[in-house]
Amino acid sequence: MEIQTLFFFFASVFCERVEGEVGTYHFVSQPMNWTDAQTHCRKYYTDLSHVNDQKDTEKILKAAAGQTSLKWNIAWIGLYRDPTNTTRWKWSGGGYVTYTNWAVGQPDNHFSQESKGMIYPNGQWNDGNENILFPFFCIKISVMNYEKKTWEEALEHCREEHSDLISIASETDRLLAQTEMQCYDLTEHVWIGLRFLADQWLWVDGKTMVYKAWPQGGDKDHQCPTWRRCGALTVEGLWGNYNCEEKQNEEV
Ligand SMILES: [Ca+2]
Repeated sequence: MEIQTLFFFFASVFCERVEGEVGTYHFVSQPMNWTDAQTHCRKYYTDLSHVNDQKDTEKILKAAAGQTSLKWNIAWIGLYRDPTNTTRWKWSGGGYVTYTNWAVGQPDNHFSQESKGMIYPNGQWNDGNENILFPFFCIKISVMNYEKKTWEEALEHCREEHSDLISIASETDRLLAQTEMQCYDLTEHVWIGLRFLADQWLWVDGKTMVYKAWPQGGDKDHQCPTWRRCGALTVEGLWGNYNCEEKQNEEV
């Protein structure tokens, strides 16, 4: 009975695993073709890794260094050529590639058979034949279930576990977080690291805000919020601003 009561009063928070053995990025040393690697990542993590910027590249390489002593030369990431427009690239988790880090002369689509993307230990990318077996990188977006918490309590709880509330820096981040919410059948919004301070919205982990996902139309309270100064991801997969003192998600 008590367990059931506890369950109904749990709420959810997205924590980003920044350091430690449970990293956002996971290096899988077992070589697989691109499609099998994707299946593996979706089963055990969230998806094949994407890379938003140079900082993400550094995080990926750091994860590999911390998780394997194997010397690796190439690893798959979630890059794939858009089948409907072969000049464009997409991420396995959803969304188009906006930041690129191709090695010199790449992507060259050698023998017209290179439709997937890999990363070298120097962080640069190459397109390759999807049937070749390589180790690979998965990404895990963590939804943490806690007793219902205010935004500050959620942040504190994440930081106690050496992580942070997540920042959503791209369309791919947003879609992956939404996927993870759907996996947990969440029916209410989830706190993220979005906070209105000094007249602007900021990410608490210090990430520069470029990508934005406020809903179109509706109330525009987020433009100049008086009370609702903390951000959450809504079930529609967009940002919403809420009262920081509100204890979110009574039922999950
Ligand atoms: Ca190539």
